Amino acid sequence: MGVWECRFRRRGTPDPGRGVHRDVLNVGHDGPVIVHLIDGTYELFRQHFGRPGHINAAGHEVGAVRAVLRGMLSLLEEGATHVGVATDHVVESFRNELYTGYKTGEGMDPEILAQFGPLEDGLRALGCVTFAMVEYEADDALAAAAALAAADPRVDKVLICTPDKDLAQCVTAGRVLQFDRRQQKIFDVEDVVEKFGVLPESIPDWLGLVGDTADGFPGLPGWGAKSAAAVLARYVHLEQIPHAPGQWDITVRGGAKLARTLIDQFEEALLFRTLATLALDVPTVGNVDELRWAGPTTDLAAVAKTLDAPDLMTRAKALEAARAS
Ligand SMILES: [Mn+2]
Repeated sequence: MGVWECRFRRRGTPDPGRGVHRDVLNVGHDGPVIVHLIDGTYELFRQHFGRPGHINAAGHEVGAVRAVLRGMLSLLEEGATHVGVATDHVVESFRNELYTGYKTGEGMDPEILAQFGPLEDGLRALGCVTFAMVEYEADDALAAAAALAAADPRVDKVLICTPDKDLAQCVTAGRVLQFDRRQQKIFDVEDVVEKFGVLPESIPDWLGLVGDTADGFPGLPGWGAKSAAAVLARYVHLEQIPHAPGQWDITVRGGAKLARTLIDQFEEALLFRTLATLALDVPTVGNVDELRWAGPTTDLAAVAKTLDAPDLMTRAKALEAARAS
């Protein structure tokens, strides 16, 4: 079982109640804008490994795509108005040129890789703005779109819908929040601090030291979640950590050795931090108005047929009618 598979198989349980989300959406449709940004790659993996598949008439596996589209309709039915979905059209990105160990599509289930194209077509047919990433990653598009939306005074909150720890770096107090739909947990700044021990701005530095096996970089030897959190809670960024052992004004177990490792491998730490830093210059949309859901396109009928899912049509049409009235 590969890293990816193992990461998602643990999370097969169904969504619990939606209370937390309802509370956020209670501001009403004419009130300030709430933007939902969905990690389509995560959703596809979650559905692929968390539920039975479905082979369509043409002999293609379509179960995960169908489930993700149904999940998007649920989100819209819950009251989401402005929605964008980011996907990894290809797994490889600019980060593979920076570091040879960075994750590739190698070893990933071909059945899931084959569903990205149909997923993107389905999302667009559903009327959801979709960022299919080639040069960048879905994470970058989520971060870039979140920054764009947060800069708009009409926007009250941006919910980045993914449990991925990379996105914790985007959280800003009361405004850009990370939302784990499956756990029904919303992460504000204090929740990021509680979970990681550092502020959102230190998350790339923290990942640089600790590493991220799922993304394919190791971090520095000896540095773990706790030691990195203790040091970065005090010094915030790698450059601000005193280089000589004995200069730290905090006590960390094995501190002298960790300081030595940091001096010896500082360039690597900076490279890993770069890999963990989300790019904000990804083209997404011109403004948040483009994210407003305005009903499905005429392609949805064909998509629903391919997916053996006539419910996609009836639900999308009913929702479109409800929004128009
Ligand atoms: Mn990620």
